[in-house]
Amino acid sequence: MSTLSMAEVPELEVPQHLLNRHTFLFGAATSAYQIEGRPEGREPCIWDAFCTQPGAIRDGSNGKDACQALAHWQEDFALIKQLGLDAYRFSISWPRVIDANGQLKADGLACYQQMLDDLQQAGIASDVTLYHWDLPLAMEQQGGWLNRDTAYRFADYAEKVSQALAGKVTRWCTLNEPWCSAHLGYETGVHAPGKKGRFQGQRAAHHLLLAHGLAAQAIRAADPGSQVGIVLNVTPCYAISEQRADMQASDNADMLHNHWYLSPLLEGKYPDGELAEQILTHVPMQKGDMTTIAQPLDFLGLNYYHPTRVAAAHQADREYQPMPVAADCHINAMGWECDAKGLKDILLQLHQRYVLPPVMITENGYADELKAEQGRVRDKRRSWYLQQHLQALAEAISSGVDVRGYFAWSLLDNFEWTEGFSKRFGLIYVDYATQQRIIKDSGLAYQQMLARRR
Ligand code: GCO
Repeated sequence: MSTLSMAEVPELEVPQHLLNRHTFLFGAATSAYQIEGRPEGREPCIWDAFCTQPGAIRDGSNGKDACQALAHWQEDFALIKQLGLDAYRFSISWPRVIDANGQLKADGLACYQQMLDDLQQAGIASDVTLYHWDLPLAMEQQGGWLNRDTAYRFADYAEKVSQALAGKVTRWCTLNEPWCSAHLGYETGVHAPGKKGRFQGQRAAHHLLLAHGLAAQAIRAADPGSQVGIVLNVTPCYAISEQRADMQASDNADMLHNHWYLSPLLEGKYPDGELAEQILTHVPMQKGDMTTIAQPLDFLGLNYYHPTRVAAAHQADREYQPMPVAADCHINAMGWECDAKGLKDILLQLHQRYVLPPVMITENGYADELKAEQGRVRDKRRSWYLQQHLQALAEAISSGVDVRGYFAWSLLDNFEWTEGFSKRFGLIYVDYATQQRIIKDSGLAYQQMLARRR
C-alpha cells in the first residue's frame, strides 16, 4: 500500500453535480479473463486457444496467470474499499461456472458468491457482466457465435447463474461490447476466435443480440430485484472533410459501429438504407427475433475510449478504417486519440436519436506503459484523461442526458487482449512477477475526489 501523502497528488477537479453520492456513482471495472488466471479451475475458452496462435498476442503472453485475481481477491477488495468506490464491475467466467455438460459447477461459483457477499456487506454495488468475451471453447467448436444455438446456450447459462446468485447482484450486464465479439472475432479475426469472413460480423452480432434478449428475460424471471442491461462500445464518427464521399463513409461507420446494435436493442429493428439492406440479406433472422432482442433495459452501459475519424479513401468497399487521429491531439499507448469532447458528442447524438434508458458509463480509461518507481506510479496523464472525460460527462448531463454513473477502466493493470501485458490501464499498478499492487497517483486522486463528496 502506498504511503504517499494526499497533498502530493494532483486533485481531480470535477463539476459539483457529479459529486452528489445520492445521484451519481463512481466505480471501476475489470473482466474475468483479463485478471483471474487459474485456467485449471475451468473449461478452456476461446482466448486460451487464440493466445497459442503465433503472432496473435503482441508479447506472446496469455491470461494463464494475469493478476491471479482469484487468489488475491480479498486484497483487491480491500483496495476497492480503500479507494471508496460505490460500485465494482467485474465479469463471471462462463467456462468456470458451467461444466462441459452444461451443468452449474458449485466450486466455480463459490468464489463469485463470496465476492458478492463481501461487496454487499460493505455496501458496495455490484455490476456483473455475464459475457466479457470468454466463450467456452467447446461451443466455438460448434460454430461459436455464428451458430444460433450459442444464443440459447448463453440464455441457459444466464438463467442458472442468476438463479444461483439471486439477491446478490445490483446490475446484470448481459454482454460486453458485442461489436468487438462479432466484428473483431468473426469478421476481421484480430480477436478470438480469430475467424475471418465478410458479413460474418453481422451474422455473429445477430446471435449475440438474440442471446442478450433471451438472457435478459431469463434474468428478470430469476432475479426480479436486480437491474438488467447491456454494455456497448460507442464512438462518434467524424468525417475528415466535408466532401460527400467522406461524409458518406462516416455515416456508414456510425451505422455499422453504433446503430447496428442500438437500433435493434432500443427500437426493435436494424438500421435502414441500401447498405443495411444489403447486409441484412446475410443475417439469419427468424420470426420474433427483433421482439426478443428489444427487451426493456433498466440501464444502458456505454464504454467510451476514443472518437473515430473516417475517410472515404480508407474504405475498402463497405469496410472503413479509422483515420489515425486529429492533428494536435494526445495519443495514448494504444495509439488512441484522447478526445473528451467525443464522449459528450456521442452522448448527445444518442440522446437526440433515441429514447435512452438511464445510462452508465461502464468503461473509460487511459493506457500507458509506466512502471512503478520506488513504490510509486506518477501517471499524470491518466488523471488528466479522467478529469477531461468527467468534465465532458458533466456537460452532457447538464444538456439533458440521464447518466447515473461512471466506471474507470480499469481497477487493475491487466491482460490487454492482443496487446498482452505491455499496456496498462489500471488505477492500481500490478507487478506481475510478485503480484504486488500499488495504488497509482491517479487512483489516489480518484480516492480523494470520492472522499470530498457530499
Ligand atoms: C473493452 C474491453 C476491455 C479492454 C479495454 C481497453 O470492453 O473494450 O472491455 O476489456 O481492456 O476496453 O481496451
